[in-house]
Amino acid sequence: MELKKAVGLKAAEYIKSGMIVGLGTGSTAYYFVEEIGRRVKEEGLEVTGVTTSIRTKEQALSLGIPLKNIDDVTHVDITVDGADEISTDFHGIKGGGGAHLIEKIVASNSKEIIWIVDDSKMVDKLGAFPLPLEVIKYGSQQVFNHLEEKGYKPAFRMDEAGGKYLTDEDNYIIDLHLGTIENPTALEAELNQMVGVVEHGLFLNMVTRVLVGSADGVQDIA
Ligand code: ABF
Repeated sequence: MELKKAVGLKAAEYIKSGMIVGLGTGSTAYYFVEEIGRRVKEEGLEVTGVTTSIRTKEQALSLGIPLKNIDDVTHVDITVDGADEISTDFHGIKGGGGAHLIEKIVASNSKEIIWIVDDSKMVDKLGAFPLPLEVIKYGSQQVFNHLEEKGYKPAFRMDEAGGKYLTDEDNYIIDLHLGTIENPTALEAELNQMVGVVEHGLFLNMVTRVLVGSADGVQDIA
């Protein structure tokens, strides 16, 4: 079985009737959402889903998973989502799929966070994967220039038509090509202060369980 599907199915085992469930975004979370949909239809699983992107919302609606907006629930019990990189100290980079702002909003309101990845995502230190920043359009060139001056090798994310990629919230994304992030906590503090940066893809001290798919099966490593 494909590694992404294997971890997606494994993560679904943690979901019980009565839960409010954060439904992640990306090709791995896709399998988790499919399995939740199957259980809703075939086993009468009773959950309320809170989605992390328009595309996950469309998938969940097509599967008949009952949904609510994050502002219409008191909390989320478990959010299951993918990640682009997970370091050995369980920090993550997310946002390769352009959804990290809403993903972080849902995650920050969740009691438990499960990341599901194949073993290619596990790294010693974060940074080989470009770090996404969601930025407000107005002033984004100034933010870009500031990031360039700092040596962060920024690039506006582009869409297939060659225009600037737009997130579900109609903002731009600037990806930072940092190579290795020696001090994620310091970088997080710096980016949090930057005017015009809505949210970055550093997810530090957030995850509560990591499921990794490899040739040896699915490992629960956190
Ligand atoms: C989402 O999952 C994004 O933050 C991240 O980029 C993506 C990983 O995608 P995939 O599972 O397709 O590798 O949470």
